[in-house]
Amino acid sequence: ALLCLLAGIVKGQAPDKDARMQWWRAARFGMFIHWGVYAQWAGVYHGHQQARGGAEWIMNRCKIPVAEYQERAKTFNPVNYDPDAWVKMAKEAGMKYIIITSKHHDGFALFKSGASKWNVVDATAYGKDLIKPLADACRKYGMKLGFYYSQAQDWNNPGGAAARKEMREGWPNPDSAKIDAYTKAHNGHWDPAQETKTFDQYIDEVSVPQVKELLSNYGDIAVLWWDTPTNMTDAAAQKLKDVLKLQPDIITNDRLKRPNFPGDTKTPEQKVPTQAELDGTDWETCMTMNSSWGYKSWDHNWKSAETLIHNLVDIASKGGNYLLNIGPKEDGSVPQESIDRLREIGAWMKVNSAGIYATKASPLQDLSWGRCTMKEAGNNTLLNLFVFDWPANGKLVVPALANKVVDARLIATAQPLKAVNQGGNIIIDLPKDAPDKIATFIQLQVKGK
Ligand code: FUL
Repeated sequence: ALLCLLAGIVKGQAPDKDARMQWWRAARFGMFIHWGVYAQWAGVYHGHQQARGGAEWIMNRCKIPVAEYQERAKTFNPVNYDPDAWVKMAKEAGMKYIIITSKHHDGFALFKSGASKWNVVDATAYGKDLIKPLADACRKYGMKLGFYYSQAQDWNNPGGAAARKEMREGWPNPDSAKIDAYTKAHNGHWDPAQETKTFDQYIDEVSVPQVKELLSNYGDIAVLWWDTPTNMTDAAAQKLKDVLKLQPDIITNDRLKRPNFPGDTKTPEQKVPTQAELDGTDWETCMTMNSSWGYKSWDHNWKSAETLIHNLVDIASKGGNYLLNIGPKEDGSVPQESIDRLREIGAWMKVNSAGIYATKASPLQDLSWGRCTMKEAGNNTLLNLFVFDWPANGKLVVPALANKVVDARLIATAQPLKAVNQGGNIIIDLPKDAPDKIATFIQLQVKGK
């Protein structure tokens, strides 16, 4: 069964792709950062809480006029922006790469851009490129850096696509009816200022040159994380794809234009795929820690560190990566709830990461007590058992595994455990109490593959 699985993973992939994907497949854990001037609104428009969607969607959800949105951006001044601290935080959590929203759907570029004045240098009080110091910090700490870039959906740069035609949420004002009628009739745009150019002009004048800037001005870029192919033609997608040649080793996701440009990785959002949904393509689950990507002041729906660690282990046990999000505030500081969770994950990873990094999906799925990842070790196989639910009878049953046991031990203490082959299963004797309340790592070495 192990051999079949390995064959499945490498099937149909050119060797150059394997070389390109190598670091990514070993990394398993990355940080997503959703930051932009939407952090200023923090999910509130004129006292009205944006009901649906992430806080980064507020301009669309509340149909904020272009002029009003840009006016507020002038005061954007993230005096507490500390990219060094961000990168250290990611590193200490055990993350191996960072993907930041270089430009989200509101079209605001976090970098100096000659293609549009709607960028941090030209449109805000702050007036400095935010990407450059982050790229420097990543280089300093050996962190890979990738860019999220909303290539089509853009609500500020004229000609950019708009995805949702829903009417305004809440907050009635004298212009509501007018705005709603306009949105309905204009393919999701709600302000004539969004339509002074065509989509083709937008692609040629904004998207293509900005991606060139991103891939030319910040050193090695590991990932281009496209988002929402709304309105993309094959021709437009091809122009963007051509720019990627500037970084020959770059990895891209599947959100440029499906199915013609599949990209390297699938991007399940806010969920861990089931075994049945996986087809051998590399994949990465992206997920928020509360319910919003961008900072939302009133979203307190935080997942526990335990849930996040279980997700990471679950994802690794199925052969995927976990891209876990933070949404920094307007001033550049990171919500304390995110910092706390990253610290807890980091403490767990310090002890247990050998069972996560550079491991593969294991054929042992549907384990009643937890999850298992796998690694080759010469002629033997390491099975990394993560026990979420500690068996009350002190016996851990690894089902349907007849390979001869070489070794079993608790990784946290290096304590050897008694393990025997019995009736086609392996039975491991456990100490009475779980050494780790969240997930205890037991490494089982067996003969063969
Ligand atoms: C989605 C976007 O619309 C969300 O705002 C977020 O960026 C998520 C990761 O991708 O498509």
